[in-house]
Amino acid sequence: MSQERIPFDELVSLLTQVFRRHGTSETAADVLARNCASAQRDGSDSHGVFRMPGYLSTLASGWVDGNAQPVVEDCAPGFVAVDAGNGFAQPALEAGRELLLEKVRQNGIALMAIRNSHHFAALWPDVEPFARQGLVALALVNSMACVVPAGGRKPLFGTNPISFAAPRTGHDPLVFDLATCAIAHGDVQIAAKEGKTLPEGYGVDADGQPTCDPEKILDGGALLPFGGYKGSALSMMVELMAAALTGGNFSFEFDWSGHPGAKTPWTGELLIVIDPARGAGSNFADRTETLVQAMVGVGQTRQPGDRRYRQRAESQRLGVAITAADLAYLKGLLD
Ligand code: NDP
Ligand code: PYC
Repeated sequence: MSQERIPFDELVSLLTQVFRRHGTSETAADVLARNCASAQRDGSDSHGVFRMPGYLSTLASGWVDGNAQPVVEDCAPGFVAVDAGNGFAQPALEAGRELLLEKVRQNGIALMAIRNSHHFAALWPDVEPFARQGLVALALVNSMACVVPAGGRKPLFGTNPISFAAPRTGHDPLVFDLATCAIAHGDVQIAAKEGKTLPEGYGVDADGQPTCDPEKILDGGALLPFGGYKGSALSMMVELMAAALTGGNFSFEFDWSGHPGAKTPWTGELLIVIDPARGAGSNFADRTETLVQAMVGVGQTRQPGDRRYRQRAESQRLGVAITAADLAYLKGLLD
């Protein structure tokens, strides 16, 4: 597979044009293009350009409103809600960002509850910018029913990622971003495309039997939580926080069967942002660094986020890696 390199800004511009041409507002196109290009730049392969056919088939199906105007609600001193209007979650986050930050600075903590929204992306871009402003951020999003709760017989939970970002003195923020199932659904699709098998314990087939075959997981099978009942409990929490608390759908509640081509889960997202300078942790970023150094000291030399930052630095130096086929596909979408 031949690979090309494209400057980040050029990729953003190309993706913006594609989103515009396929039915999104200028604002949504700009936000989604930057998000998708950032994932591609950082080697978040399951949520970069790989996702474009899904975005476009969803827009074409009428399942999502690419022109939605998010409505920001000032609910309480520490509570911002955003009705995404059946649009994407990221433009809704942008619409509420200023009010959220104002409340975080005033109260030391605030949350943003996004509902009626579609999230089809990596979660780290939602939290990393807050840590770059010295804040601690946690994001939770639920997706579509494809994960069997621990001890259960049928899929109910989504792949339900949790992402956390903390400022770190002298370094990029410390960020983790992980699905609460054994592997993200996007990575199962990639494994199937590449003819790879998965490790044991990741999924079951249509009969509920353990399988390492990604095709069988995708063809009527399901994923399993990571860490058994522990990951299952975290996934349950994500359903409650991202859906029940925001007013969004649980992963099992929406029916997209009337919209062939729809791929984006219609759910909710919760963000909690804290200003650590308001408490005893006024040297929080130093403390993060102390903890990281202690982890390194006992042998954990690879921190979450390290691979992405390394990939980002390489992309900044050489351009963002993209297969020639994907680049031709994107350019073809503008013909
Ligand atoms: P991974 O299992 O690849 O990685 C999870 C986290 O662990 C990352 O922060 C990663 O850092 C870190 N990590 C990986 N290996 C190590 C290691 N050896 N030591 C220390 N840290 C490590 O991600 P997932 O498969 O769980 O999720 C992939 C993506 O899918 C995420 O971006 C997630 O947001 C997205 N997703 C989106 C959904 C949605 O509804 N929108 C649903 C489910 C998933 P690093 O990044 O540096 O590799
Ligand atoms: O990879 O699990 C996933 C996923 C679901 C929605 C967007 N990405």
